[in-house]
Amino acid sequence: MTKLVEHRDTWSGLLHKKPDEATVGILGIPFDNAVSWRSGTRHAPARLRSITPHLAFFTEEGTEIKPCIADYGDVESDLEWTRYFKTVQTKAAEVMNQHKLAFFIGGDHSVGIPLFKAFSECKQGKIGYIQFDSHPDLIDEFEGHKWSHACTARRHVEDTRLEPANLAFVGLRSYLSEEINYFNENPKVGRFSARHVYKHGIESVAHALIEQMKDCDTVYFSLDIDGLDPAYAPGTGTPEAGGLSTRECLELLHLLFENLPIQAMDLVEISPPLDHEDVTALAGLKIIYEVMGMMQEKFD
Ligand SMILES: [Mn+2]
Repeated sequence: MTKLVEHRDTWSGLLHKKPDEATVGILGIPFDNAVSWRSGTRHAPARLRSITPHLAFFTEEGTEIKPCIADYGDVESDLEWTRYFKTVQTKAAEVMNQHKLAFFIGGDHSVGIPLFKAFSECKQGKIGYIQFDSHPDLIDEFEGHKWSHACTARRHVEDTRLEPANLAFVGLRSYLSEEINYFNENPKVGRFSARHVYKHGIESVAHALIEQMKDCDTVYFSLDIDGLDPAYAPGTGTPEAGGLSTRECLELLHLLFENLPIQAMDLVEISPPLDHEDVTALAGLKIIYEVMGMMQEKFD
């Protein structure tokens, strides 16, 4: 098993004394070879961990978060891309098999390809996948590669057990024509644009997602930070104006965690070199800490 992060200050004292019994297993994937524009996401796991000693371990409603984390560190870089993704898949499966929630910190969105492959192989029953993102990442091949961060969701539906009817997106506002064609050919895919969220509200979207995923035995939630508006998350490689607020994202997660069997989640595309005063890293950490609170509420 991967060596655990044990520094007493990391995660503000939330590391579980018996890692095998921790509710949440964390794994960093510091990889950004697959971006189409600006990189830097490989620095996110280390940057996020380095801020945690300064954060209080309470949810925003005032509930103390008890020690609940086993941190497996990072999957170290490997210049051989195929081998690296295979290693990520193997380590991700170990974390998923051990904990109620496996939480992965990227890295660019391409790391979702081996992560979701592991999910599809080690979980039983019908699987669901919800992606919070300004982009659908449904391109078959981008800039000569099927593992671009623009191809992640397409790989999921083509290379795993995921059915289009159990695939959904929230926050969309940027597309290529191939992706629109995919949506037209697969009308059962859940598709909630940022504008739809603005007009109908995040609760209505959450309820539609819960209805869409009601037959799923397990759900994977992928959070691309560029689903948020650049005002809330400027530190990312391909920002898109007109996005959701951190508040809306948190409300969506509350409703989904309460009502769906989410057993794995990733947080990708945070780029510390492109960030300003850690605004984006802090948005990501707020989300992580609130998710820990949601897991505690659900299982304690
Ligand atoms: Mn994106």
